[in-house]
Amino acid sequence: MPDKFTSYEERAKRHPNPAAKALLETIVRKKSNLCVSVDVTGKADFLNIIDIVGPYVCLIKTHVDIIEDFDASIIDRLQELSKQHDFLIFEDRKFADIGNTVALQYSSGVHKIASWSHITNAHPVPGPSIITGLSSVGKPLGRGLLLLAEMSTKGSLATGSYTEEAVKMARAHRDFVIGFIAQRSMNGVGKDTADTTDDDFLVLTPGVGLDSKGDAMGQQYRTPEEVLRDGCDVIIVGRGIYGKGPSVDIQSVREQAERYRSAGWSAYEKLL
Ligand code: S5P
Repeated sequence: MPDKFTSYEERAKRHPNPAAKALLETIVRKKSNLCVSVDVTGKADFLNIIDIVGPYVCLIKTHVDIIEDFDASIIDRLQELSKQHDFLIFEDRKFADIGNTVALQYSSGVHKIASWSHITNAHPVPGPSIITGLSSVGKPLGRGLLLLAEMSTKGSLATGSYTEEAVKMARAHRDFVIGFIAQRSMNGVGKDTADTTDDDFLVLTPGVGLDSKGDAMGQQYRTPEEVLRDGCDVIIVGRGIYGKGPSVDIQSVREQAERYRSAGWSAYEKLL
């Protein structure tokens, strides 16, 4: 485990994976460790929210399979917005099948995730073969993978030795696995004492909210300051920014995006 807190800038300089490097560089350039999770079901709302929050984020997280009127033009526009506002894209697909199936789900079908999403994620439950499958598609494209080592929900089973095994799997595939969805730093977790290499895993953390402690379906929220203090690198915020719908209040979305960006960044600066 690195013995001292290392800045995003230092980490960007030495990270070997192109997606991780680009994310760290974007964080530094925009002074933003905020990822907005855009979980809305209409194309117009989806693209509108991204256009509004774009200037404040390093990363946009999507669930493209919930969009009712999905078509390929959404991806074209998302890619334009990603260039215009300078953010990366993370499709939160949570792959969880055998290697051959996840390779097909990642490359093909309606969504063709690998062709546009810089980062995606997977449950470690099938074992290392899920990484082999996804890597066969994503690595040649310079993509990065996150493993779900922990979850934000009440009663999550991703704890203890499950979490440790996830980190060991990542350590054995450092070229493609760039880090975790987790609630704390995973550097050093489950590490063999003979292993002297430094871990530098990115930790992206959902379950972040400033005004609420949870929802009625098991979600649990902590503040940006709490999660940064526990070693997380990127805060993932959804409903805290765009509310629970049905309509999107543009002014409020902009204000909340800047509020969370600033909370995430000052929490980071306190650690420097
Ligand atoms: O443990 C997790 C992992 C993920 S990726 N807990 C989560 O909430 N997520 C995702 O983060 C979830 O699918 C949703 O898209 C987002 C949180 O949304 P919010 O509205 O609760 O902030």
